[in-house]
Amino acid sequence: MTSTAKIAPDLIRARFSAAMSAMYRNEVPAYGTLLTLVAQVNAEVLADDTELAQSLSQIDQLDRISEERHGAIRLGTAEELATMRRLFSVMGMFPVGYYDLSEAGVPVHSTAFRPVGEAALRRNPFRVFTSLLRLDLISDQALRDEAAGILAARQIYTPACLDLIAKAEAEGGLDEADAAHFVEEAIETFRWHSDALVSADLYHRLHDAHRLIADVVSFKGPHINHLTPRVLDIDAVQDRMPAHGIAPKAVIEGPPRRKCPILLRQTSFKALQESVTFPGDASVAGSHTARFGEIEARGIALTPKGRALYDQLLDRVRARITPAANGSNAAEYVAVLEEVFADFPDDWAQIRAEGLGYFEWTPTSLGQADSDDPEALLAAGVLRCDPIVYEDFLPVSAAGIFQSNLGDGAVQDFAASPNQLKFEADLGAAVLDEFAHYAGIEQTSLTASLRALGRANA
Ligand code: OOG
Ligand code: NI
Repeated sequence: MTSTAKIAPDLIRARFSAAMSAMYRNEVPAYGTLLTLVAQVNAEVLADDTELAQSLSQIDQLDRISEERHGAIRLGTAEELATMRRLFSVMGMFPVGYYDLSEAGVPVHSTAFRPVGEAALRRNPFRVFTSLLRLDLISDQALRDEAAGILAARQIYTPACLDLIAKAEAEGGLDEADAAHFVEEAIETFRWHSDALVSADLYHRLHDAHRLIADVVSFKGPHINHLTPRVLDIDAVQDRMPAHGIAPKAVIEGPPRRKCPILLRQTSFKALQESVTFPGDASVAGSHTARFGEIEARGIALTPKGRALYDQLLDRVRARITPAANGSNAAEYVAVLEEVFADFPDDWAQIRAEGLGYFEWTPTSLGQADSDDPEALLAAGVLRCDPIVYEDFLPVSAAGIFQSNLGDGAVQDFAASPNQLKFEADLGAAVLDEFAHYAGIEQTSLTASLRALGRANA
């Protein structure tokens, strides 16, 4: 019997993420080296920390610990972005958050397409940080028009991919055969093409305007520019990269190492120089630097108050020291980071008491509730409270990742010009507000816990 039952979007995403990983390891061998190192370090940490191993195995995450958590692409036009939203929606990935990178010297604004909700994240957490080039920030009008013309003429999706997106929309999903076909066609969009779309001359003019513009405009499609597995000891991997023949970026982005991890720490190996052929009367050989590998370690999602404190502390750090791209002041940077972040409480109870982070409430199996007050129930051990993991991104960190992979000379000043409304108009949808989302998880968990304890007016 042939089945036409629809395949769960979470499953399509898991297959897509695995297919992307296989393709990328094949295209960028250094990424395979990074994955091996990550698996090694994760195994060491778990061997030392049996409690962690146990809690991961309880939530069924142990064998998938080193799987990719995210990747990133850069798009050229509003149409490409709107179609990307439809493509990711087939896999249960929705736009969350708006990131303005112009302030940090990168002419893009971005969102993250990701699964929403704990069950979906648990089945497969893969996200794609998706940036849209802002040609409006390029001052050279003639170059801008030339770039826009090239972008308007390219088609980054295969015809079959577009048909399958439309079919999924019309029929409310894809069956087994269509889902398999969809994954095959969808990854074509993210494949690397070493034959450039533009002449060597235009490539260099785009590159001179900003390296990122050359990366987006010069190629047939938005090649995946990195993938990122989760690592249980990010400092260990950063330290060991050179011994494995890969060059780490100068410093780990984000907060310092802490007892109670907050937000997101990430680092990468520097993008590789790859050969490219430029078309022309006689084709020209050249090179392009864009693709790298990254690792991430996540901590608690912060409330607006916690995030404001984080941003303020990071500003204080950066006012004192800017990490040099060549790593010459990396140790000093880490020292300043740790010193300044001493002002961010490093204790879960205090983080909660000061309203700095989001927590999920669950009832324990202990006894009866004789109060409606969550604090009293927590103190009595009837309720417990666990940090909610931050599943999104950080613009200053993202800019640091961009910069170190665009080459050290890529820092440029743009007037900060966030334009979420324009981004959402191009996307064809509003992005989900990450703070509202985490606050909702916290509130829902508290209400459900009080109900489970029989507190009627919860
Ligand atoms: C995206 C950089 C941002 C992250 O992890 O913050 C990012 C890019 O280089 O296209 O992936
Ligand atoms: Ni990344």
